[in-house]
Amino acid sequence: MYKVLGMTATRTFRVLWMMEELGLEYQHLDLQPGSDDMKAVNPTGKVPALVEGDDVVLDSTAIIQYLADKHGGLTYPAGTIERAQQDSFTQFILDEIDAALWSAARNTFVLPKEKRVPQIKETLKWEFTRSLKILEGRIGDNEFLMGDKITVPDIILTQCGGWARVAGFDIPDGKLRDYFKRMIARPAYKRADVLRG
Ligand SMILES: N[C@@H](CCC(=O)N[C@@H](CS)C(=O)NCC(=O)O)C(=O)O
Repeated sequence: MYKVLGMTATRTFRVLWMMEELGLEYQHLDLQPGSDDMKAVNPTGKVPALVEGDDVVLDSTAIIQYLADKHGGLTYPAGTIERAQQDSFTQFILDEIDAALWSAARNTFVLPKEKRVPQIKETLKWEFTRSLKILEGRIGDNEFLMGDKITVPDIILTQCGGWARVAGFDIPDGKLRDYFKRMIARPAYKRADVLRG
């Protein structure tokens, strides 16, 4: 059985949600980043990790794309133009949305206090808002990023939406906010959300 390692209030949630979307069996170990148990599988101590037999896969995007490919859900097949467009959304969200939120977190509580630059947060919020507008234009009236099929980047973007709310990044009223409401109403999201307690 798959083992998912990492606290739910982190990017680990993406993996738990993907497991639920695909209807897979898994065991969840709610490990803290930086804990000895986490360092035993990932020298950086970062979460999440997926353990499958003797193999370990690190990085939430690598894990959920692997699960999607392996189990044939929430992805277009490799080598298709749709997959290229899907991956383009994934990379945009990582570059523009995840990166802004992560930089804010680093400069709020992750980095040692003397290394933090708190003023950067205003710039990150400005960049975040600018990137959301671009995404909003790309989603248009579609149900999901790729049209009528939920795919990997929808999971990443929606987890980032919740993260943004907690981190005090504004999500203006509009199509994207409606999109987030639709996404978090999905039964699989709700089942994974129960694990957050
Ligand atoms: N790109 C990686 C980032 C992993 C990551 O930075 N995880 C955070 C929690 S969401 C963490 O473990 N932080 C602890 C640290 O940086 O020391 C992924 O998507 O899994």
